[in-house]
Amino acid sequence: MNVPTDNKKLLAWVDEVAKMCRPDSVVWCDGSKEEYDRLTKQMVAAGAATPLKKRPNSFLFRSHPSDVARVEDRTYIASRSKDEAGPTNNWIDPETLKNTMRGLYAGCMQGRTMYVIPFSMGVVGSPIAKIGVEITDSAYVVVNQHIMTRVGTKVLEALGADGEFIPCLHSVGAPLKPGEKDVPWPCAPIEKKYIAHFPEENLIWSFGSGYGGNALLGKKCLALRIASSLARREGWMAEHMLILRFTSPRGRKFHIAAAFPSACGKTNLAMLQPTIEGWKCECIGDDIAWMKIGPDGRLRAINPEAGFFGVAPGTSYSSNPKAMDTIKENCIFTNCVLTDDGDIWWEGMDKPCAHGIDWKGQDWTPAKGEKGAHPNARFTAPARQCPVICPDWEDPAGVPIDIFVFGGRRAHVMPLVHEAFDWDHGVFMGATAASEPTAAALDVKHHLRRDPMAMLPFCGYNVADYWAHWFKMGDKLGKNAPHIFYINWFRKSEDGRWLWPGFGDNSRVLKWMCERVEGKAKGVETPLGRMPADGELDLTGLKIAKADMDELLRVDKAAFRAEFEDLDEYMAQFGARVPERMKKQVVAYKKRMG
Ligand code: TSX
Ligand code: MN
Repeated sequence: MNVPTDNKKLLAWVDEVAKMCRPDSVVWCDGSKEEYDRLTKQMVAAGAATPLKKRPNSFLFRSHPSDVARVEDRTYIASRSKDEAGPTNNWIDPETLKNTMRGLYAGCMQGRTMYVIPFSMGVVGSPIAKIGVEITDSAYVVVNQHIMTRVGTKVLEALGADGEFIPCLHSVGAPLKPGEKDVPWPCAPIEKKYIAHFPEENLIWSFGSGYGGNALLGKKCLALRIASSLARREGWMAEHMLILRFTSPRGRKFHIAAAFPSACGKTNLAMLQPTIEGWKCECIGDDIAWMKIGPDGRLRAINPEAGFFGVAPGTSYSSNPKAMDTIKENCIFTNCVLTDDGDIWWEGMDKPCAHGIDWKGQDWTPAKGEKGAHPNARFTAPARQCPVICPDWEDPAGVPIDIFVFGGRRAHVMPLVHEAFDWDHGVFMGATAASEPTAAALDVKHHLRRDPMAMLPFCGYNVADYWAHWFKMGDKLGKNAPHIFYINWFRKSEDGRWLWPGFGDNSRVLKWMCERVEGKAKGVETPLGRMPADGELDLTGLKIAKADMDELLRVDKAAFRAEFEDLDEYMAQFGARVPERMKKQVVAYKKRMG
């Protein structure tokens, strides 16, 4: 076999995995167009993929109906102690979990090809980038990794004979008996699925799922869970944040990193089209930011990914035209409707679809009363195809972050925007970020779903220790620390109307943030934080009633007081690990609301 590396650790690991999983063959991926074309052709021939007539070099996949999303119940942080993982993560003793999983991995690749994918998170050679190697028995994973990461020969060259890499082992968990015909989407039943992280040894083991974050191990597993844990040890930050450049009419560039829980339109904000004259927005990333303090003392951010793995339903020319233009070619679609003219469709697209094949592979019309695309249907698209991608998105040094934004989805109580009084207050704002649960995830006991820094499912260690790391980063950054803001685009009137137009008009809020950074806007202090003073939000050309604007910026202290109990309960789950500085913030906040 032609082995393209002399990295001893990598060769030994590939050998060990092959002996355990017993694939029919081993293929080292080179990341080439030929490789992509060969694998997509194979998958089309096998009935796993459908080429799309309307989109050059693009393919539709349908997953098994049981394998449609990340499986949080089956996701584990296997650190030495349970306390290290914290109350918000599933924990199992690492040796126990490894024994269970070794049993599952034994012979699990029989009848299949084992692919070795050397990949870089971040442009190869960036001081912030990291190398991973994913071993998988899924060709779907290989072609997605081609889009989502930098794959192949360049990475092995950078790795060299004794470079470090993060091993990521993945199997769909569906061996084939001799002569057995494969299914379009092999996977294992839920009780055999494991998404396992061993943060103390930078190791990822995933078994039984072929979908998204369970299988594309560079993304949530490496770039967030393992990286967050690495970042704490090494003094940097791995965050669930979009990155954008917002340029003023005078040409000053502001770099904004923003963390929101799901269903807040993060990808839409990352590709924002400003409605205010002269301001320009460019996308650097839509999901993950890796940040290190640079030689100049400022926080430098890179997008470790090379593509967008975006939720398809709801994406349209009206909600996100730049995403629509990104997905015209060279894309992979998963669990969308296949239209009669050989295109894809999903709920929330600009035009309705009269007839097609639904995500389950069945004949579909809207009259069926079921969704045609799965709500978690996805597009995988190269970031370079985004018409508003920032020319510096692959700058190995990263971009200097001026502003952090947290947020959540709240119909009431939380105003449109407020700014932290200082770094510690900002950490408190991020730590207590919350959304009202959507109908799909109705939580009867809790009115609020807390999602600290949007990292609840992605923090590879105890969330309270993660806050301590944030405080420490603030100390290191000092006067170079980004300003921290909190936004809520989703406030409604008493009669249920959206109060804020959102989308491109969010640029008005970003402009105020930039003017705060520049010192041009003074704001007004409220018990919640600093908010735009009268006339400071640029509402030029916007038809919005004064009463609606007042409501959007109203701070109802009694309504915040009514949430104290929920806040205390939330903090209490972290017990003695809650940093003193966080406790101080809680006390100060309550006093201001008093
Ligand atoms: O993504 C959204 N953003 C951020 C955009 C940069 N969405 C989509 C929902 C999340 C997936 C929004 N939805 C936003 C928003 O700012 N705001 C809203 C709520 C809203 C919806 C529709 C209208 C106004 C606000 N207007 C009309 O329907 C005409
Ligand atoms: Mn995400």
